[in-house]
Parts: sequence; C-alpha cells; structure tokens
Amino acid sequence: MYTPTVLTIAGFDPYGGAGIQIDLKTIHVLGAYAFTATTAITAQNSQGVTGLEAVSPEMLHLQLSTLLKDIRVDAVKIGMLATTSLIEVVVEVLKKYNLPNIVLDPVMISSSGKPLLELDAIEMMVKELFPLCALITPNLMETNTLLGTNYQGKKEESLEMAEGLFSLGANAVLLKGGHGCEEEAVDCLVDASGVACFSTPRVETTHTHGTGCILSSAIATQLAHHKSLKTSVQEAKNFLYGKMQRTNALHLQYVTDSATKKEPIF
Ligand code: PXL
Repeated sequence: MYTPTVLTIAGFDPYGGAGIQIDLKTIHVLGAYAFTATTAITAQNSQGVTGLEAVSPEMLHLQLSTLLKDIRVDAVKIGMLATTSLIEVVVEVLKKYNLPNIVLDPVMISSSGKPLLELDAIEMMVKELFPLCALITPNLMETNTLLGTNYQGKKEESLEMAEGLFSLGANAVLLKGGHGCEEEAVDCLVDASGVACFSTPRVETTHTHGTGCILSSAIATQLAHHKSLKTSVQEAKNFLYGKMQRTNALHLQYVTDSATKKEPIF
C-alpha cells in the first residue's frame, strides 16, 4: 500500500510546539510520511523565541533538491521562510519540480512577538509564492499586514477580509478566526467557487503556540490523502480543535501561573 507524503518547509523549534517538529508530528499521526526541510533554527521555550538563525539559501536549496531528486511528494506545507533569499529558493524549487497541493502558512511573527520573516520579504512572498499555492492560511494579524488594514476580527468584516486576501493571487484563502473577537472560532475559505465557513466553539486556552502550524500541516496531509480542499479544511479544523481541548502538561520551569502558561499542544 502506498504511503502519502508531505514535505514541510519550515523553521526548527527545539521546544517542539511549532515549526517542523509539530508539522512532523501532525503529518505522522494523520497517516502520511513527512519530509522536512529547515529554513531556520530558532531557540525557544515556553516563554518564547530567544533567537533565530536562517540557513543559507544554498543549504536550503541542497536540502530540497537532494530530497526531490529522490522522492515523490503529494503535498507541501510551507511555514516560516525567514528571508527574501530563502523565498527565492522555495519558489524556484516548487516550480522546477512542479509540486502539488501547496499550503502556505504566511508566518510573520511568533505568538510571543518575535519577527520570523524579514519585512521586505512580504512583497516577494505575495508576488512570487502566493500564485503557486493551493491555499494560504493567514491569521488576523497577517491579514492586516498583507492588506494594510486594521480589522478587529468581527464577524461582519470576514467576507471583505477574505475577498481582499483572495485578490492577492493564491488559488484559495483560509482566513483563520482564532484571533477574532467572536464567541465561535470561524475560519472562512474563499476560492473561485465562493465562500465556505467552518466554525468550532472557541477554546479558552493560553496554549496557542503552533496552532497555525498544526492546521496547515493537517490540511496538507488531508490533501495528500486526495481529499477535497473543503473536506481537508474541515477535518484539519476538527483535528486541531480536538487537540486544543487536551494539551500537554509538561514540567515547565518558569511559569506556574496558568494564565500565561504556553504548553506545546501535543
Ligand atoms: O507559529 C509560528 C511559528 C512557526 N514556525 C516556527 C516558530 C513559530 C512560532 O514561534 O517558532 C519555527
């Protein structure tokens, strides 16, 4: 029997709650095989990111081309890209190997506030990378940065936001509602066929580190299983919702105050 494969191109989080570590865990538990190419090494713990170092463009190119000469990929998840020159490498490789089912989480800043993408890289990401993507999955802050807006995450704004994002050139957009201000967490999917919204109750939790990574990896994995985009989004959202209801309980050194604790989700 054939094992579907997902390639994740993302940053390395030694804490294991975000980046390629959680992508690998997500892809594995959802029944596909994960290949991982690292864009940057970060240092972090439950309190946030203390430093990061991007790999050289040559090294990212070598990781990708070495893998892709050898393997078949059914879907791609892209997370932290760090620099303009790494985006150039990713664009070149995606085109050269004509990779399918590309899901881009346009990571710009960590949940603890550390920039994870050079500011002047955003333009290149939109112009060169968005058109190659089956789906992009921005959150509220990323949406405001991409559109130069100041939306608050209200229900009545979501259609305008999602359509604004769709006009940036990706084949589909999933506008995530996790940072919104409504009681339900509603994600809106927009593609050429229209809009579909997916809702779960909002989970009251401080453990949000890596949620975007889990969602985008889970969607890519479902696409690798040949599910439709809508079904993939629905199943990925249900998976994340289930995991957020039962996070880890590790022995963290710094924070005993449950109000600010950030456990890896799984
Ligand atoms: O969740 C965004 C994110 C993505 N990738 C890496 C990260 C983070 C947030 O901290 O560290 C590697």
